[in-house]
Amino acid sequence: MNPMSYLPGKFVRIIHSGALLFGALLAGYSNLSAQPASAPASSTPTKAITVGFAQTGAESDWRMANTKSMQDEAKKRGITLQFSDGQGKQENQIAAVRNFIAQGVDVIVIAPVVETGWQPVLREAKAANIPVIDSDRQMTVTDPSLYACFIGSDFKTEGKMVANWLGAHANGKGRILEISGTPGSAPAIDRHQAFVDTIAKYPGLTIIDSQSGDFRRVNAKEVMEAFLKKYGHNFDIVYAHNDDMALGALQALQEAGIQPGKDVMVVSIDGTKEAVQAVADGKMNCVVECNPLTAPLIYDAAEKIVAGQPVAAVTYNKDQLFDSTNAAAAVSTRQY
Ligand code: GZL
Repeated sequence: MNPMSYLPGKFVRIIHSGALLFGALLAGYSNLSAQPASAPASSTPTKAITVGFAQTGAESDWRMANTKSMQDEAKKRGITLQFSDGQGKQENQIAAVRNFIAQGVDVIVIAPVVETGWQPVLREAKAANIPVIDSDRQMTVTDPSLYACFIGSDFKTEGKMVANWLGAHANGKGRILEISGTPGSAPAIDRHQAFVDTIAKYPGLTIIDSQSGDFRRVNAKEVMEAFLKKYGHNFDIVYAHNDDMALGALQALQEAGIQPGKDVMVVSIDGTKEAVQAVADGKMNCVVECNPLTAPLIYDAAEKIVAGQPVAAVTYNKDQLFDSTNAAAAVSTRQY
């Protein structure tokens, strides 16, 4: 039923970024603007395909926009979408993938909540001749043929962009409180490590504490409240791994009488409309985009795989940065 004709992805998470970059250059680097990428004229499949999508959960505005992108684009293309909300639990996502295999869908898409633990179910999909697309967050596999391709953002680049912005704008004030994402997730791992590696170039910038807010606004507000109890006002910067957590931290700061964006700097990643507005209002200082509107790229790849055409092993979004120089003009263009 499902041609095992897709070319196995060459992307293996455990390969160092150098090879990754080579893979990306080899495979073709695709830019995704802040608008939903208009799908290039892909080969119209001979029959409407069925896609099983194991989504991470509904933890943030980013995730809701990603889900909506997948649902709206499926309708537009006449794709039958079997959708499963993993509620932030890997076991739920694995159960959903097994269900898709039993249903005999044409393509499975996984937005993996964490990097590891996927190989057994990926082998089951391969044995059933159902190709898998890794969406949004990377999975770590030792066998690159276990999924067809990765489509998402380069979280290391995002961490570097935020760190370099601070290097240029922190003016020597460098005590950083980090509110990190879901433990074990590719964005949390990469946005932390790339940030740490990059701030090492800037004397004075240092992380004095780090706690996970699990990419959730409410959790991050509690983390910020705990930081305030522990450090008072003795810190200069809050670095949140996503906008929902930055906005949760903003609430705690304001309730403590601290003016975010002025008394302390607040920087984050995602580029939601609410966060870009906060930058325009001077309540946040820098937001790096991480575009969730990837459904056109995902379904292009799915349709190509079903049609037996090769697909790029790695497709990265192009992420832009918002600060006081461009946020106000950008707010009205934000699609999520
Ligand atoms: C990044 C994505 C992250 C977002 C968060 O591609 O996996 O998960 O940054 C979301 O907002 O919860």
